[in-house]
Amino acid sequence: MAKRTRGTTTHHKAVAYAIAVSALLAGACQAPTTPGDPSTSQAAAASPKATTTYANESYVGFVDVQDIVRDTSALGGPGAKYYTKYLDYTAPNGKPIRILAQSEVTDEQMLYTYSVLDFYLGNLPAEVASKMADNQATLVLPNGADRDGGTPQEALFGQNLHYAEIVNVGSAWYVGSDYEHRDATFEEVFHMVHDYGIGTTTSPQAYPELAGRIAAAQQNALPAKQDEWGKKGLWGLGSADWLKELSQEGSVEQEYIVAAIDSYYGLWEAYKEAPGGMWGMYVAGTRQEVKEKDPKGYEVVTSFLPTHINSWMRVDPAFEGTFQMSRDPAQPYTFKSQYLTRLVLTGSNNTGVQGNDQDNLLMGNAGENVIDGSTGTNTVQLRGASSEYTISKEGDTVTVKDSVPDRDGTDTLRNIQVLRFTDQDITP
Ligand SMILES: [Ca+2]
Ligand SMILES: [Ca+2]
Repeated sequence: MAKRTRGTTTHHKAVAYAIAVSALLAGACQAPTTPGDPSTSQAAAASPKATTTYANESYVGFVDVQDIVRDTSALGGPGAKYYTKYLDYTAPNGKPIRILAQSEVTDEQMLYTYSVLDFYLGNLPAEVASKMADNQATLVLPNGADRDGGTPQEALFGQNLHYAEIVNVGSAWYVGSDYEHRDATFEEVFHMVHDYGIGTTTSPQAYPELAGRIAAAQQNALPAKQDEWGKKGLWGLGSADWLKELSQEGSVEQEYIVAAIDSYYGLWEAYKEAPGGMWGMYVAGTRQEVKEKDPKGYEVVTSFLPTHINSWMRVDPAFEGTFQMSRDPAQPYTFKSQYLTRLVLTGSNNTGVQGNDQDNLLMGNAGENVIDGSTGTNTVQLRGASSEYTISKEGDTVTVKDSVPDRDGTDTLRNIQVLRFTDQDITP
C-alpha cells in the first residue's frame, strides 16, 4: 500500500481540459456566476436526493442503500464498461453530480463519499454545486489503491478516489485509525468541488473570491524563494520535487488547502510516525495547530466550513459497541468523530451512540440501541409515524418500541429532548 500517497497529482490538467471541452459543448461562453456572501447560503447540509415529503416538515431526509442504481448499462461509454453502480447527487439546478463505483467498493463507502460531498456543498453557495453539475463533475471510485496499476487509464475519468482510501465512519479502518488505509475522501472530494465548482486561479468557476483566498493562504504557506520549497514554510516539507511537479501542472493551491481541511477535521491526530499532518508534510496535525501554526489557512477554512460536520454520517453495519462522538484519547477514532453531529446507525447490531456537546440528530438501526445525546438539545429521528410506536418513560430513560418489524426495534434513549417521527415531533 502506498503510504505516501498524496492524492492524484496528475488530474488537474485533465480537469481543466474536461471543463473547457464541456463548456464548449454546452456553448457556455458566459462569465461564471458569482455567488453571494456564503454566510447567507443554507446553514446546514441537506440531502437533495431525499425527495420524499414528510407530514413533519422538520423530518430530515437521508440517502440510503436503495438510492444506489445497480445497472450502469444506460450510461454508455467507460461508465458502463468499468463501473457497476452509481448514485447521483442532485445539484440545485436539477442536474446530477454522479458518483460511480466498481464492484469492490461497498455501498457504505459509496454513501460516505456522498455524505462528504453533501457536507461541502451544503455549506457552499448553491452556485458551486450547480456549476459542478454543468461541468459534468463525476467522482469515480475504482477498486484497489491509487496507482496500483489495476485500473485501465480510460476508466480513470473525472475525480478518482480508490477503494483502499475510503474510510467510512464506523468501519474497521476508521475505528482502528489504520493509516495503511488513510482516508483520502475529504481530500479527493474537495479536489472535485474546488476544480469543477469553486474554481482555481487558472480555471475560474463559480466562486473566484474564495479561490483567491485559498491561493493567498497557499502562497503564505510556501517560502517566497522557490529553491527553499520543501525545506522551509508551513507545507510541502520534505517534498521539494513533488511541489515542483504540482507547480508545473498548476495544482499547488488545490493540494495545499486539503492539508488544512484534513487537519482541521482531526484526520491526522492519530498519526504518530511524524509530527503535523499529511504524513508530516504540513506543520499542523490538529485543529488547534492549524489555528496556531497556519492562521491564514485556519481563517480560510473557517470562512466557508463550519466547526462540525453537519451532513448525515452513517455508521458501518459491522460496527459493534457504543460509537463515541466526544474526544477520548484512549479511542483515537474520536479525534475524527468529535466533529460529527448527525449520525445514523445502520445494519442490525445492538449498538449504541454516545453524543457530544452539539445538538445531535441521531438515528438507531434495526437492532436494540442505547442512544445518549449527552449535552445540547438532542433529537432521535425514527423511520415511521408516531402512531406506530409505544413510548414509555422511567426516570431519565425513555424507551421507544416500533410496532413495525425489522425497522427501528426497541431503543433506550437518554438525554434526548425531541422524538422525531415522519408525522410530528414529540417531547418525551
Ligand atoms: Ca449532544
Ligand atoms: Ca433500533
